Amino acid sequence: MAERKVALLSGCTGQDGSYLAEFLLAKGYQVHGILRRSSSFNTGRIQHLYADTNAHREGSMHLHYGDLTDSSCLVKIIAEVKPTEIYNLGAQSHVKVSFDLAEYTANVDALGTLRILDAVRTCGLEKSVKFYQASTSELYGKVQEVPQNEKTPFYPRSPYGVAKLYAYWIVTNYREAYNMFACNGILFNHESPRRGETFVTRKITRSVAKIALGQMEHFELGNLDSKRDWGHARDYVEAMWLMLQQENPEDFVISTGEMHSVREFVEMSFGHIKKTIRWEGTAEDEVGIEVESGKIRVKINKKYYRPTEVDLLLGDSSKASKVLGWKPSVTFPVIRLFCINDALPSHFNIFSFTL
Ligand code: NDP
Ligand code: GDR
Repeated sequence: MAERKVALLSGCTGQDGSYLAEFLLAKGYQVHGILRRSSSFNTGRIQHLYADTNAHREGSMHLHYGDLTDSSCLVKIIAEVKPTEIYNLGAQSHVKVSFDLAEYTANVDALGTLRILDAVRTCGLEKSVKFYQASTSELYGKVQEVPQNEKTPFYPRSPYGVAKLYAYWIVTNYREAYNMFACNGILFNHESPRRGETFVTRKITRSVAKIALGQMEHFELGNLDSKRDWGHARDYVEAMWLMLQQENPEDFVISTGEMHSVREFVEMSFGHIKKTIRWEGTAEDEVGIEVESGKIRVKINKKYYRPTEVDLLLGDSSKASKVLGWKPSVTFPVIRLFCINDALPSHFNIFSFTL
């Protein structure tokens, strides 16, 4: 009999969920996604994966209404689907927003993880299901050591990071207590044309594109000097799957090993439309001026600063490389182009790609 390959994804409508669903469908999985009820359309990233929008069912892709704050729906979905793999990607994933929605973020990101794990046990599937948890480099927070690997101590700096720390440890605890196959993927920032538009990469590239098209004079940012290790989401979902194909459940750092500042990202994005930015002023009132026209293009607005910031993140994914055979295929210069190409008309594009 053919091996059952049934994956259940929370967060299937998000950036990573959409790439992972595509990846798993291509591998012959039946893919079930948990869909949040929303007053507006929230399936734009996965619409191409099912044709019957009324039934949310087409071929191997199925959607189920559910929410990580609702234990009973999780039990019902897991009992019905009987997944062989669960990928818990659902989250309130915006770090800055988590300062405003701290309790909600904890409910979804921390307790939501516990709810899924308990639902697996309630359904008696803890010995058969493989579980992936979307852990994050935000766990490292305040710099303890650089680069960061699986042994680096955690010091989260936001309600989001703290909620994800709970999730990390409850996954570890259920692995040890109940012998569950449960893994934490500690993923560093990863971007794509499908990235939410309020994250810094898409915000910058969309704004630069609008400036190039004469639709915007300037845009506002927060901390220009924070540094991130940016990869591409399509590469990173493959690492999630690889973690669940191993003999033993383990935690892995997934990163590119290359770090750049937000400031560099801005400069390079303007470079793409053949403009140079020079910076003037102090941190409080700094502006980015387009050299060619003398126009202010970037202003600093304190409202985009976080009360506590993660200054720098640089990952060491040598364990993933050794054990999983995983390596990123896309690094910083191309990531910037992937994002900006999406926002600009074709005559600016260096290469074409599909969502
Ligand atoms: P997105 O914000 O793009 O997607 C989040 C997903 O979670 C969406 O499908 C969203 O639904 C869903 N969701 C939010 N709240 C709930 C809820 N209460 N119940 C069920 N589902 C919910 O995030 P990404 O795809 O970028 O990230 C995926 C996961 O990986 C997240 O857990 C994130 O914290 C984590 N992560 C992301 C990294 C990155 O750089 N992208 C790095 C490290 C970790 P809806 O579409 O309806 O809003
Ligand atoms: P991050 O991503 O907080 O790292 O979390 P984000 O793109 O929001 O911020 C990156 C850095 O840019 C600085 N920044 C700004 N950020 C935003 N969003 N908007 C601005 O205007 C702005 N100006 C400067 C931030 O201060 C920060 O230092 C992402 C999310 O996907 C998390 O879910 C995930 O866990 C981590 O990446 C790894």
